[in-house]
Amino acid sequence: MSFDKDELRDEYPDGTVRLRNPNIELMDQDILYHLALGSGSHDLVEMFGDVKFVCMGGTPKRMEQFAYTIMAEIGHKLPCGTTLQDISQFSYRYSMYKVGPVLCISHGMGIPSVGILLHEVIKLMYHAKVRDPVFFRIGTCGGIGYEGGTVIISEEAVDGALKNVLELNVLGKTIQRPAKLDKRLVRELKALSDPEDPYDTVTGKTMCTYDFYEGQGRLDGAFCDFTETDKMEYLEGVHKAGVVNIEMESLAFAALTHHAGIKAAVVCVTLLDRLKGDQVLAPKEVLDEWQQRPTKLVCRYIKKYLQLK
Ligand code: R2B
Ligand code: URA
Repeated sequence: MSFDKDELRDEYPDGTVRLRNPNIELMDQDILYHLALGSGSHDLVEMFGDVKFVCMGGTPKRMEQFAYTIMAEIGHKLPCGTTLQDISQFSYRYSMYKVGPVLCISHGMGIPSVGILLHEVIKLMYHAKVRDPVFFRIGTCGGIGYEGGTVIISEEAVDGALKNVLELNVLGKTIQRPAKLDKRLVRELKALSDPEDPYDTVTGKTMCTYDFYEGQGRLDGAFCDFTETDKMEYLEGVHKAGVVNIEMESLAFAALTHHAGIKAAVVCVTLLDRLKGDQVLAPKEVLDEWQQRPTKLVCRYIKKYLQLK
């Protein structure tokens, strides 16, 4: 039997997360600066050793809400007289909530923000000796050929030129990391969509860009040097190539989790169909309800794996 080398996840046999950096073990302590945590200042095994799922999303508020939702769904009880605390509050960068085996973290907007966070969360998993964690990005996106409110599970991430790699500039040279996601996890999530859900749940390629406006072919940014015809030609072209949505983090999320041997999935809700327009026009209450949809799917997965269903 032949294996595609990239299909094999790279873990220690006991399932703990592999750090592909020999320097970390040689350091006296590792300060996870943007999380306001450190291996010297905190007992990371005690604090995070039981984590099984890491759920990330753009905003602190959404991740706080997600933390309360998952708490109710899995029936997790906080110690008497306590409330959920933002563990990374004093980083003033990201927010982090822990609900039993579920870690809920905000990642901000774009590849640089999610990339910095992933370096530190992957190291956190390593220091905490977490085994086989599953990472999710729960987010929003623009649909291509899908109306607002559609849930999209990414099969893989591609850049604006349809390349399935994250390109990074390291020491002045461009390196590439494959932006692969776990195919089985995609199938498992898709199987958890309910025919009774009043919206569609689909799978396909996700395009990840470095910008919301020009980078996503919008005509309504502060600058625009292309025409409506150019835009439609581009969007219809990428659609033909299998792209179903556009967002701004999946490339780094897929590439860095894959490089660390971590099983990961990206589940986003569309806020509009980019073949029909550029502006996000839906009212706030509608947008709020749509944003619960990826959360529901991920909750179903977590409950299934914790055997609560
Ligand atoms: C989706 O929404 C944000 C831009 O509005 C960005 O973080 C993304 O990926
Ligand atoms: N997020 C994006 O990155 N693009 C959209 O069109 C909507 C949300």
